[in-house]
Amino acid sequence: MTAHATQPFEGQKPGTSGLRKKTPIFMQPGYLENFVQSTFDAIDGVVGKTLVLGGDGRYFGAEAAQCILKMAAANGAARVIVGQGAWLSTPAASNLIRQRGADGGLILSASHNPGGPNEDFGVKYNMANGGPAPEAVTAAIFARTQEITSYKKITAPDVKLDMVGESHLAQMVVEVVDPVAAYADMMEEIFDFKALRGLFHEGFTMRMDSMCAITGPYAVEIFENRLGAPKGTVVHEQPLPDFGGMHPDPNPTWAHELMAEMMGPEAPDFGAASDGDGDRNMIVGRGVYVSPSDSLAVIAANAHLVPGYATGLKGVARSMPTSAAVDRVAVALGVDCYETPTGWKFFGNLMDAGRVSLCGEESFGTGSDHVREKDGLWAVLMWLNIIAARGMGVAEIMADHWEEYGRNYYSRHDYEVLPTDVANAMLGDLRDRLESLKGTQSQGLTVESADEFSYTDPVDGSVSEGQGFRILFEGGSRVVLRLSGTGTEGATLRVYLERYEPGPEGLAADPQEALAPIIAATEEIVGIRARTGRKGPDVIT
Ligand code: VG1
Ligand code: CO
Repeated sequence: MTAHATQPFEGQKPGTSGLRKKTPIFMQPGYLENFVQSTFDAIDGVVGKTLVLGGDGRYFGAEAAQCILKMAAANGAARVIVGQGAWLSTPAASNLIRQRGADGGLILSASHNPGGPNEDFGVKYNMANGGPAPEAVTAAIFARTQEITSYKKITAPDVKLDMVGESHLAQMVVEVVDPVAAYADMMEEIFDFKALRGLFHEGFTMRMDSMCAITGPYAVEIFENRLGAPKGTVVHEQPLPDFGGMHPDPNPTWAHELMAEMMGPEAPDFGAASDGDGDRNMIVGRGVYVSPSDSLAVIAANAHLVPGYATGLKGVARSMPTSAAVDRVAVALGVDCYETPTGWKFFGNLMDAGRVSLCGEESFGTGSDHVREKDGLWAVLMWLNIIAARGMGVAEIMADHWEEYGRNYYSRHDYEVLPTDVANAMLGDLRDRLESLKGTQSQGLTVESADEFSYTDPVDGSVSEGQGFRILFEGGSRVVLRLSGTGTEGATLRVYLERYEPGPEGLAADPQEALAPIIAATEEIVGIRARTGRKGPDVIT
């Protein structure tokens, strides 16, 4: 018997990147099944199709993979390509979908959210282009979850996923592949591995913190095995179901071990970290932290030094809250720069249409059209290749960049797990006052305009409304506020702060000090601390 009666679960609405919930919610009988069946239904079924499947190794991932395999078999899929051990980083999954011409893929991850029996789990569907399902598809999935009455799943013993090779599950082929090989080969095609081997051979030192998450095996293979970096360059390299208790989010708060090392007396030349599913990156030089918005701008300005981009960039794109540093580079390069809502799914159309080759978000996400996801290790290799080609360190590259383009001082302040009603009331109130803010003064800053961001996709014309509040001040400073769409508890408010300093003076200030007037004006206008009772943000990037 393959058909099983079921009833809808509430709240199976995919957020910024897939469906994320507390693990025990996902482990309820029928919960995962309902969501997966709704996904299959929303894409017109999977009969005869080939899917890619894998995840970041977090708790419940292996069981979820078995469940999905049995459902894919019951729904008539022809083949599922699975990473060995049910492991695949998000960019590696995107690559496999594209390289193997698969019809789509399922990624088992809650990305940068912690994992474990009482932490977070998630499922995301990616399309045949290798990118996250666009809003029309996630809306169809959600609609289906609200009316589902049955799902299909065969009864069979678990498939062995610990060895590479093919087997059958009913009529369906299960193909277990090395999760790392194809991805590492692709990196070898994009980057100048000979120059990078030379860099490490000459004694360049690096620390890669994989945060007990999925990039460990990839980073060991690429940096230590293929590029000859010394053993031990990669730390926390073993993926663990609970990420060893770490919060696998590569920012200064959660990657504090790496930060301490990079700011200390024994700092290596270069440091980097990745998140749970391997699509994020943090770049740190000796004594210098690179903000993700600046990283995107530096990569754009220097991409031509990397073999894979030697002919130049088609265009660039950034999410709306990301700083305008890359916009200045785009002007200098004479290429288009697009501004999209938060979330990688909005870049897919631009890349597919050949309008952009490089995309980035302030949330430690950078990537290019080599796949359709952001790609943590790719970004690290971009930096290494740029360092090798220019013969300069991170601090020098940053100083040089700011001297040429000026500096967009930037920081994000997160207030986590706020009571949802308090957060909604605060932003609802701000929405009501947006019109009247224009021309008002606060902390010596004059509000030039204030609005709620809405995006019309230039390729397919689809419209996404309510994508964050923007308050622009005269002189080019701004604050953006929006609620997170990846959290699993309460509401997380993200406050994005930016101020442009053209230079040549004032390029080396502390960002929190440089942004102090904007931080104070935001408090005066929005009243975050006053309304939430919080003393300050939980995370500062
Ligand atoms: C966050 C980031 C966003 C990113 C998303 C998924 O979303 O702000 O830029 O694309 O996470 O990243 P939100 O809605 O919480 O702000 V990942 O590495 O968690 O897939
Ligand atoms: Co991620």
